[in-house]
Amino acid sequence: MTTLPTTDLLRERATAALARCGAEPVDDAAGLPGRTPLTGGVLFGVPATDPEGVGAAVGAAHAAFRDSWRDTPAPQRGELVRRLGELLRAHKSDLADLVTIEAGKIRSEALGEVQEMIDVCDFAVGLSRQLYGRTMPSERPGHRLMETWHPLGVVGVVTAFNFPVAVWSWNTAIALVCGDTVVWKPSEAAPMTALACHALLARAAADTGAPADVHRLVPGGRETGAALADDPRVALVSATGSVRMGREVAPRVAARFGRCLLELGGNNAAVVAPSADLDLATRGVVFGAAGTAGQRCTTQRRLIVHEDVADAFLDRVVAAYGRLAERIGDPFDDATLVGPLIGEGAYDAMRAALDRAAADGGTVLAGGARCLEKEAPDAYYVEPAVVRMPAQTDIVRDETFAPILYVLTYRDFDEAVALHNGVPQGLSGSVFTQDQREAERFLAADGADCGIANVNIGTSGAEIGGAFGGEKETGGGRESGSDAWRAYMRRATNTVNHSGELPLAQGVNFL
Ligand code: UN1
Repeated sequence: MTTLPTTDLLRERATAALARCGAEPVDDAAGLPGRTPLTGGVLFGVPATDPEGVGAAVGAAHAAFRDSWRDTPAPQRGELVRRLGELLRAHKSDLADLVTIEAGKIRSEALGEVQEMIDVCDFAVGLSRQLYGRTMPSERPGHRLMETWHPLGVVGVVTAFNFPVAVWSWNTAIALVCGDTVVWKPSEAAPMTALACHALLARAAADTGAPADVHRLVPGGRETGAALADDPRVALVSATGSVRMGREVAPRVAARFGRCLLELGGNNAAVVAPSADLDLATRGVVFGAAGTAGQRCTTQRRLIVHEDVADAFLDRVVAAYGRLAERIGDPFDDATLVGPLIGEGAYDAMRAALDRAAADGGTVLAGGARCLEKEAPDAYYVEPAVVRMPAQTDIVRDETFAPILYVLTYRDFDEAVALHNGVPQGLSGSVFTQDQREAERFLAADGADCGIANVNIGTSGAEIGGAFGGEKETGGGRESGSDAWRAYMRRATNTVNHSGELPLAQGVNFL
């Protein structure tokens, strides 16, 4: 166990990092409380944007889109993102400090999150020369049939506290090369990292001659998000957060025929088969379930282990959780593996879930206790928990955003797949096996029903090169790599006639 830094020290450290990133110092007592989960203390008040402010920001971003950005050649738009990537490299440590202070991530995960931003900038720069459309054979002589991808408009980006900067960068780097402008509503719990990112992007814009209004920041709460969802000038709302948030945002955007890209809850499972390399699986499961204190969308929340290896595997997992329990505390300390939960609400949800699991017949195999309560009564450090369940009850089917791993056992692989898919969410899933048929079955059409399906690695920690997102209540959106860029552009189908005739399609005769 480590001693925790004081709120004053963290405020100093955050102020210095913000200043190095070029963010104006702010302290608006009436604004959003910029809190640190390390101590629970408030560092600054960050001014919130009211609905009129959102309208003004969208108006400015829309004018920048219409008057200049959409007509700027895509490779030139890539220059802005290239410069942003350079600034992110230069300020990697500053941003990681802010991510640790604001989201509670351990140092290596905070640095990893900033690396994810750098990676997606590199990807987007390459993409700026590859926004390919297809040419299709026309059925008519002397005609050409093709598609063109055009910029879409203003993209409203809504992000969550747990990846306060990476998810913004997935959306923003891609949107900018696609010729869109961005209005960002960060999580209420993470306004400081947003100030730093906005300042770095503003500098990149100034350095590359891009309009300042390619990016606007609108910190705020629900009303701010609602104003963004309702504004008809926002062509795409890309929102990451809870299923509850998605249920509010999606119908509002749909009512005005806007586009939505949703990345909502996950309830991710790993199947551990009898042939699995149990040491490797233990590492995969423990990082998946307890990493980031269980606060990733991709966190592993369920373990589905074959009954023949259940005892041997659980012995390993429980022993690893015992070692983790010694390494909970100050996320700035290199020895720490588990930082704090984001706040009291998360802790209450964890307690309530553990109580319900016990009422359903669950047995706690490891963890679950609160730690460091005396040192930091307003902060919520917990031992990640493992709970063996007699069945996949309602609480197991729910996403509780805290480090609880529910354990279920299976007898045959069909049963494992059915349990795996038997939840409302569909983000990510894994199988640990050395049996090729099981691995292939897991990835097949009748296998895992998630947007991300892995073999012999855990459920979390996806690379940016693939498309990120999931099915069912996860919302269906795809962000980041592969061809996710298409969601940020509009497709036009073009038919060009270079003959002197006017043949109609499908052989229709007229006049
Ligand atoms: C999230 O939790 O919202 O795959 C994003 C991962 C990270 C991103 C998680 N690259 O775990």
